[in-house]
Amino acid sequence: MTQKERYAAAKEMYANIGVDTDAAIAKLKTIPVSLHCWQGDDVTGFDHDGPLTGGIQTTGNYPGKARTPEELMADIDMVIKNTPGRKKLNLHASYAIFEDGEFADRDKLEPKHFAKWVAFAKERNMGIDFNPTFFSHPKMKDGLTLSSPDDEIRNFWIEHGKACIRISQYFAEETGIPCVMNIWTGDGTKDIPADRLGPRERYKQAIEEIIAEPHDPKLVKPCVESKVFGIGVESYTAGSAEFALSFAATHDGVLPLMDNGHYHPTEVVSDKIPALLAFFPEIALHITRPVRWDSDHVVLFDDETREMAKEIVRCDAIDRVNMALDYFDASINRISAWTVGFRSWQKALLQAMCTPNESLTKLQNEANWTELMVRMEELKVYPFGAIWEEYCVQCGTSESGWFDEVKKYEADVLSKRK
Ligand code: RNT
Ligand code: ZN
Repeated sequence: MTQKERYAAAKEMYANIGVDTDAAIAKLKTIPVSLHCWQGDDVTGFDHDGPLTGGIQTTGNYPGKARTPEELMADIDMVIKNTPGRKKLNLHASYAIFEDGEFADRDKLEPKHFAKWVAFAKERNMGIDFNPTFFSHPKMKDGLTLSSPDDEIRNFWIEHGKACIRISQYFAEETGIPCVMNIWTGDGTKDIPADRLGPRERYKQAIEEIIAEPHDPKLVKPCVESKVFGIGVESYTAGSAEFALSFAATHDGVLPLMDNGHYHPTEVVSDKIPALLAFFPEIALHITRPVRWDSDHVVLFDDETREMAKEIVRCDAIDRVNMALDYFDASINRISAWTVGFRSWQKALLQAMCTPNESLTKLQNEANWTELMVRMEELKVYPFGAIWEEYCVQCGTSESGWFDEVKKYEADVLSKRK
């Protein structure tokens, strides 16, 4: 059977249960997913030489990591080439590009330090999302930034946040696409704190000062990302789930951002998505794969990934959920890691779009739990592979050929980086 024949046969099977696979493929091509720049260099960035600090960590030492903006851009191009679907570029402030020995500290960053990224994104028709970088910096004092009791420290980081609002506005104006700006800090304590409220009150006020920086709310969408704990910050996290969610709920234009590595292991973000959609016009996601903890393994086409995509699609919320990938594996070929993760989320979305959600919901509403279980189990072995293959081909890539290109790139380019 040729690829086209395989697709035709699968399309007919799906049509018989009321699913239009052509429409699903056409729709998915228009949905942007944010591609995180930080998988390419283990969250290092270009504004410091020191290690990654602040409650997050990469593990692994696979050769070939990008060392310069040019190398990182070339690597991102390999990922773009080998993945189907529309993309936004997700940058961290630490990826500022300084020229001719110039340097600006985080509180003094300006749009011009990101002009090369804007040119890169525009040439590729991508919008840009942004993240202030509240980690890997000497001004983190005792593990704290926006919640620090030291006014000078706290103000430095507030100025950083404001600079990032201005840069986000610049990204949106330049690309014509709104910029999602995510605030995450690892602020917290290793051991049992004496005061859990003070840091949260300071954190709250600091974010309020940041979002008071003038911006067009249609162009810049600030988010607050929660977390349960971090490495070296095991006992207390200022930006907990309740903190972040309450902040977003009480501040106009601020979105809650859920990272699916940031909850207790039996909690699932798939269930939280519809809960938040009942209240927020828009939400944001960091899609990752936590293995026992917030390990940031490469996203796979696994049960919870599929469940999250299903919720977004069947809540008819594809335009209300800002989707971004967030993981960093330094133990395998980084471009392959990036590519597999992006493809996995695309697969999850496409499969969700090839699900007869209306008829399944009808069974639920009729309390026909017997047939609902039968139909859901049947769907698991439908010939989705042929639909995915067709989508890849239409997007100018293939299901398996990409890995040979990555291997060649590793031999020709990555292996020469010392
Ligand atoms: C850390 C958060 C945060 C970072 C990125 C690099 O636990 O998930 O989103 O991963 O900002
Ligand atoms: Zn995250």
